[in-house]
Amino acid sequence: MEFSLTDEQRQLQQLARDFTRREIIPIASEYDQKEEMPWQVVEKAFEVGLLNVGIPDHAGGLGLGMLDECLIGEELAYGCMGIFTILMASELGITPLLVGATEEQQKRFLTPLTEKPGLAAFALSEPNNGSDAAAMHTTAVLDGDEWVINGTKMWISNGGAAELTVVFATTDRQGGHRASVALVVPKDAPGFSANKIKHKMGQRASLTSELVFENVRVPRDNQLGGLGDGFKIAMKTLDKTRIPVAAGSVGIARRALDESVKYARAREAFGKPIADFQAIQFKLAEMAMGIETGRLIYQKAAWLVDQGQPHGFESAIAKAYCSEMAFNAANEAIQVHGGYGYVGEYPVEKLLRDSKLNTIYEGTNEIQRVVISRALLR
Ligand code: COS
Repeated sequence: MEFSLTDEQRQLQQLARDFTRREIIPIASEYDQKEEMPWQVVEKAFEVGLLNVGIPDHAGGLGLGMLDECLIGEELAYGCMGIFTILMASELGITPLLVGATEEQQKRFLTPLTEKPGLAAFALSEPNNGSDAAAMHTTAVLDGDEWVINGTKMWISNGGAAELTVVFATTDRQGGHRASVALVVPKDAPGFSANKIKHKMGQRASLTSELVFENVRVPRDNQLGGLGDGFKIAMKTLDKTRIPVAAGSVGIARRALDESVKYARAREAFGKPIADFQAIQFKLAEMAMGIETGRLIYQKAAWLVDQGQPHGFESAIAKAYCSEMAFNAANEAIQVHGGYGYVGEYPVEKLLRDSKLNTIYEGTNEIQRVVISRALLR
């Protein structure tokens, strides 16, 4: 058993940490308030090699592993979970191609993302259909050598800004998951449009959209895997990408702890720093316990992915555990800050708003418990 990172991983972690300190922390609050995506961060992430890191070597990418991706994710989320989501939703968007595309498709679709800054997106959820992912309403009809897509997707991170979107659709509404298909849709496809979703509670620097498909035509060779493989490609993707959500949650909790330690040392009550009171000390200890256990489970899940071993069970545990742990840590950080924690002057109220989404997206934590309990009872 080996708990230490390699030299390369430590360098990558330091790169992401420096990037977060320099490019993310100073602007996080501003873009949260403006509800705008800071595109310059995407460009700078591309320049330093922190964007779309999962693209394989043969498509011109860095070919980094899941643990590498998670180390980056923990650092980014320390600065801003919304900005984490921009970059990591792009990794989510490219993962169906890692799972289900041919080498030729990977080169065709992913190489452009290694040549200039660009994002990918993953479109599974629909306005009336989220947890029951197989019951999708968006249709794909074959017309000669083209797929024609009609329908609406909902809650899509990077939606409309992404160069490519992997869209899951059904060829037969009665056919369940066996009628699903995964299709790559380019940003400029005629009939494809996006509407930005505003007034989100948190993660407001990330762009979340409704996507509308009106007779959108894509060539048949934009199809990933075989007919009927769409749902399984989506599930295999999420089994992997829920792990970075766990890593990001640990980043949020780490920030909650650091801010709480700083504040507790500076703030005085009853003639001494509040850090001297056990009521505060125990909150800090509790946060540290969550961070350490959360990191162990996300790193184990990531390691399993990198070893090519089954990882769905651990990924679901990591996602559910870490996101709830982060929410609790952010909540307690506000409590440590008292009234000051409740206003935007300190970053802790944003941590709470941002962390809530981690318990919902990439499969609600209730769905994670479905995945975990099904594995137990199988
Ligand atoms: N990996 C590979 N295959 C999988 C799989 C996985 N993780 N999970 C299910 N499958 C396969 C099953 O083996 C089954 O295949 P066969 O019919 O060939 O035996 C098929 O897919 C259907 O599986 P199942 O019957 O378990 O599907 P359900 O409709 O019951 O759905 C859940 C399972 C609820 C787990 C799934 O719909 C889900 O994950 N929902 C949440 C979606 C989500 O995360 N959305 C967020 C979008 S991104 S923000």
